[in-house]
Amino acid sequence: MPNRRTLTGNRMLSNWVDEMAAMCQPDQIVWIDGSDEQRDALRGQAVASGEMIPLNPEKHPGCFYHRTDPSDVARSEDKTFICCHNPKDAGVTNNWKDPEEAYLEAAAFFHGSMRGRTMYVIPFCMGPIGSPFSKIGVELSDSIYVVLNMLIMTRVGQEVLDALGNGDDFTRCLHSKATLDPEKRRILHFPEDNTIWSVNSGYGGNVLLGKKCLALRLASWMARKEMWLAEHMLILGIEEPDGRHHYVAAAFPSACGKTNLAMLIPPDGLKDKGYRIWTVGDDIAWIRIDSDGRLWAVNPESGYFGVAPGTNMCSNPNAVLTVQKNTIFTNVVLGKDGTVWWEQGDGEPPADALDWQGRPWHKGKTGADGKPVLGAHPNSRFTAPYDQCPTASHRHDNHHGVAISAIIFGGRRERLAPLVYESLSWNHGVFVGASMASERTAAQYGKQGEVRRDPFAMLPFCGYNVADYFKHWVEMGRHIKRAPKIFHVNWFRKDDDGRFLWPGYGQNLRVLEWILQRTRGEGEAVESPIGYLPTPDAFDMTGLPLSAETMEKLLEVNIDDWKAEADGIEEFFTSLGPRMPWEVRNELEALRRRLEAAR
Ligand code: GTP
Ligand code: SPV
Ligand code: MN
Repeated sequence: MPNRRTLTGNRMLSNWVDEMAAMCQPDQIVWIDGSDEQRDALRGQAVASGEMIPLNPEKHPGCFYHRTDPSDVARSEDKTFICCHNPKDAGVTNNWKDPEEAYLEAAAFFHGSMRGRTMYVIPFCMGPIGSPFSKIGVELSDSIYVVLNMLIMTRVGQEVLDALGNGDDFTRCLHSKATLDPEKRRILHFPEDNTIWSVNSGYGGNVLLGKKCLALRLASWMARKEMWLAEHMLILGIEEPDGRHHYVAAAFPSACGKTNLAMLIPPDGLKDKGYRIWTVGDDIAWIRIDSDGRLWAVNPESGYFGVAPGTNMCSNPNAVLTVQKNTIFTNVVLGKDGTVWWEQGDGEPPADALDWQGRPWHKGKTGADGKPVLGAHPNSRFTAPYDQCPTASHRHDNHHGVAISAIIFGGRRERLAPLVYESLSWNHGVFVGASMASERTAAQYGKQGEVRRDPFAMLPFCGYNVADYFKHWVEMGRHIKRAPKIFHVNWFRKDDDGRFLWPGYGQNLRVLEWILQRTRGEGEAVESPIGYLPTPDAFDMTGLPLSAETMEKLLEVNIDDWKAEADGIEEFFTSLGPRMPWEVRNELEALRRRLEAAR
C-alpha cells in the first residue's frame, strides 16, 4: 500500500506523527484517506493475516468476523486514568495519574511496540465535518481492526484533514496493541494536552479512541469549559401523525437498553396511532444551548457499536436489519459456513460452530462444572454504519442536531425504582441523574449484577471531578430558557419470582407517549415523594393486557425502601468530597422531608 504522506501539509500533525513513530518504530506509516479502494485493500490484508474472517458473502455481504484476546473483551475501568495536574480535578470516581509519570510509564510500553507492524494514521471527525460543534481527532494505531471500525464509527479521511487545515485543534490519539499484556494495559486521558494514549488492548471501548475516550471523557472536560454537555445518551425522534417531531435524549448505563430504545418499533396496539420513530443516536449525545435558548443535541458518531446478545427480530428488528451487510462482528459464535449467531438471537445456531474463543461449540454445551457454556461473549458486539438502520434520521448530519423535549435517566433496578417518574424541577432532575444506580453488566469488568451508583450513566466516562460535573448541570439549567423536563425510567423491575414486570422493548413507547404528554402539560399524574408518577390508567395500554396488580407493582414507591436509598445516596454524595454542590445536596434533604411527610 502506498505511503501517502502527502495527505496533509499540516506541520504540527506530521511532526507529531513522526515523533510517535520514532517511539513506536513501525515498519511503515499508512495514512487513511477514507476511500473505498483503501478500505477494501485493508480488508484483504486483515483477512490474509487472520485478523478478520470474511463471512458468507450471500448471507452477510461485506461482513467480517473478529475475536479479541479472551482477557480483553470489555472496557477495563481499572486500567483507565484521567491524567491531569491536580488529582482533585479528576475526582474520587476516576483513577488518576500524574501526567508526566503516566507518559513516562506508557512510553516504555509503546517503545518499539510497532516493530514489524504498520502504523495507520486515521484522521477522524466526531460530528458532521465542517460543523463548528464537531471535534477532530487523529488516531495512530497498529490495528487494522481499529481502522476498519473507525471507518464505520466516525467520519474518516481526506475531508477531515482538509477541514483541519494547518490548525492544531485536534485530539492526539495513540493506540498500540503492543503485547496485549493486561498488566501493562493503560487507557490514559490527558485533558490538559488534548491527548489520549491507549496501549495493550484491542477491545472496542478501549481502542476506538473517538468514542468513549474523546467523545465522552475529553469532550466532557471541554464541554464544562465551553458550557455544553457531552453525555452517554441516545437520541430518539418521535414523529406524530400530524408530522410534528419530538426528540428525547436518554442516559442509561452500558448494556441497559440505549440501542434498543433508539431503534424502537411501535407495538401492535399503538400502531394505529401512526407514530414513526427516528434514530438519531444510540450511545453519545453532544448537547448545546442554541440561539433559541433550548437544548439541541447532535450524535457525534456515524455508526453503532452495539451489544449482540439479545438482539433478534422480536426485541430489535431494526438492529437486525442494520447488521445485514457491511458489519463487523466481534466475539460472537462463528459457523464454519460463514454465518454468525449469539444467545437470544434469531433461529438456531450454525451446526458446525466455534465459540467466541474459537473452541468447538454447540447449543446446550456445558462445561466441566455442568454449567452452560455461552457461545457468544455477553459483551460481544456488532459495528454497523449509521445509515443502514431503517429508522436512521436525516437530521443526523444537521450541524445543530435536534431540539430536545425531554431528558430521561434510567438503569437496571430489580427493585425500588418505578417504571417511570417525572422530576419536580431542573435541579431535582439533576439530583435524579446524580443519584442514579444500576446493576453491573458485562460491558465492563467487575461483579455482574451488583448495584452501583452510576450518576448520569457517566461513572466510567466523566473526564473530570463528578461533583464539578453535577455543578455544571446545575449551571446549564440557569442558562437554558426553555428547559426540557427530566424523567427517570426503569424497564427492569422484577416480581418476587425474578421475572420482569414490564415487557420492555417496543412497549416502552407507551411510557414515551406519557413523557411527551407531560412535556406539553398533559398526561395523568400524581405527586409522590420522589416526583410525579403516572396514574395507573395514564398509559394507552391498547393491545397489552397487564393486570392492575402488575401495574401497581410497577408504579409502587415503597417509603421505607426509599428512605434506605436516601441513606445510600447520602453516603455516595459524601464520598464525592467538598466540591459536591449544595443545590444537589439540598435536593436530597428535600426528598427526605417529603418521605417523612408521607408517613
Ligand atoms: P452500550 O452499547 O453498552 O452503551 O449499551 P446499550 O445501553 O445501548 O444497551 P442495549 O440497547 O444494547 O441493551 C443491552 C441489553 O439490554 C440487551 O441484551 C437487551 O436485550 C436488553 N434490553 C434492552 N431494552 C430492554 C427492555 O426494555 N427490557 C428488557 N428486559 N431488556 C432490555
Ligand atoms: C459501553 O460500554 O457503554 C459501550 C461499548 O457503548 S464501549 O464502546 O466498548 O464502551
Ligand atoms: Mn455505551
